[in-house]
Amino acid sequence: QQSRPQSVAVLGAPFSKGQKRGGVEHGPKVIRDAGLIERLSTLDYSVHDFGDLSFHHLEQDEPYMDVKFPRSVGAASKKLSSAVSRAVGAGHTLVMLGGDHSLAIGSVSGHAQQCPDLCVIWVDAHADINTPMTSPSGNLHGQPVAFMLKELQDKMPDIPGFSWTKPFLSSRDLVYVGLRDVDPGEHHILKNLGIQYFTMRDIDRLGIQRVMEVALDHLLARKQRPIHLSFDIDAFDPSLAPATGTPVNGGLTYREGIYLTEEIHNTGLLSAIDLVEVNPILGPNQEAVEATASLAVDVIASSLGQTREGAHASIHSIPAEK
Ligand code: B3U
Ligand code: MN
Ligand code: MN
Repeated sequence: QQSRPQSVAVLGAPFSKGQKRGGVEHGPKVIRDAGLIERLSTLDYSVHDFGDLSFHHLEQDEPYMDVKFPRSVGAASKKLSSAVSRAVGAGHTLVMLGGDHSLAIGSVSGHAQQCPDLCVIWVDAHADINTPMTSPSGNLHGQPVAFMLKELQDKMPDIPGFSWTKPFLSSRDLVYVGLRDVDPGEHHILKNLGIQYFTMRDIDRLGIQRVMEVALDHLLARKQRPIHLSFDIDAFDPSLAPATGTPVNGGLTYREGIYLTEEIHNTGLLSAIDLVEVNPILGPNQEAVEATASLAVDVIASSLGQTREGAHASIHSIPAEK
């Protein structure tokens, strides 16, 4: 007997002002061109492609303290937040295609509006938990988690563009996997708040199987609840994902990345995915860009139930002659 068909909503967010490099706004297009929609259709989902949001250029967007493009990032995230909230509210599993990682302020908050008890798995080379005061770059794609955490509320200044959002996540409801480039202020925050994180060294020591077991247990042992997977393609090794803004050596292997997403799928609790930081302008050549985009498709498909052992949902007997 077939289980109830599920529906997936795909939403593009072509936005790049959370960092200084152009090109990441083309992420949604190259991920679609790599065959995302067709692949999801093979997984027995009804796929709703909601197209791309359009983000309007702001003439006046001076830095606030050191923070770059605060009003643009705030407005983009606000728009994304309502779109995500609507899609999740309509019963879809949401796939958000970035764009840079500052967009997660919008996608996670929109998801949380519908699912206040959600938890977050942040797969990234970076912790993206700088506050405007600890950020070495002023780039908001290195700060989205700081906007979400209740425990950092009194450390956050009032940034123009962000009056629409309030912290909604507790530090115990967040787990990182893949870290290997963490700023001193970020390390202090991770330790001080007791956030559960697994660096690449932890994966070397424990193996990805044990890491995922502990990570999911940390989030789900007390209570089963919706998962938001925020996946930065730079979590992968740059040999696999070269077309991204801030590659860091020593990243996830293909098999670690796919195992991680298979385990998340197997919880049955995945409710939204961000796939961010694919930048087609930064690959050394066209093949490198296509490999990065195709990896993004594999991550999404695997998160949504594509298995390496195969599946036979629509085959009920071994075909015989006649
Ligand atoms: N942690 C640094 C660098 C960085 C963060 N996220 C990315 N790069 N992709 C920062 O600017 O906050
Ligand atoms: Mn990153
Ligand atoms: Mn990131």
